[in-house]
Amino acid sequence: MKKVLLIGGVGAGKSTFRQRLTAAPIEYAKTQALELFGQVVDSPGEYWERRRFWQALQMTSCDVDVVALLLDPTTTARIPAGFASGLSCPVIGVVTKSTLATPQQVETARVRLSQEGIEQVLVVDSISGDGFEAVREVLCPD
Ligand SMILES: Nc1nc2c(ncn2[C@@H]2O[C@H](COP(=O)(O)OP(=O)(O)O)[C@@H](O)[C@H]2O)c(=O)[nH]1
Ligand SMILES: [Mg+2]
Repeated sequence: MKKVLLIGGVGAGKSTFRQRLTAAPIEYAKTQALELFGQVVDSPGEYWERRRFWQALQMTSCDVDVVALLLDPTTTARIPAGFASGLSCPVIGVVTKSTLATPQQVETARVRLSQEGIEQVLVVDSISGDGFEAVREVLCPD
């Protein structure tokens, strides 16, 4: 499996995505620091939301194969322009909570990610497991 760094705002669904991906029990736990779980690096939403923490994310991106930017389609939090330029590896987009969002909200989230230059966007629901076949194809090739 590729090594992946999960980034995105508070509550975007990074830790739940990580739990589904690593087949861990799905339970809420606040992420307080950069945390390594096998091939998955989880990060606190505050690191994404506050620019002074970006350097930590940028440095960590040197050690992974891919960065996944997670976006909750039921919120409208802004994606800061240019964030991807400081990252050292490819970035994919992940739209989470697909079963809570309307199709229109999912589409809007997809468009917002592609407007930031993110070409590959996956749509998932980490509680139900919807969309994880495609996630595994991308993160666990062969
Ligand atoms: N229905 C649904 N709820 C989700 C999903 N992802 C996260 N959640 C819920 O959203 C809240 C925040 O999730 P969490 O993974 O902790 O977000 P993080 O701050 O990005 O790590 C929790 O209550 C999760 O149960 C999802 O794909 N579907
Ligand atoms: Mg978390």
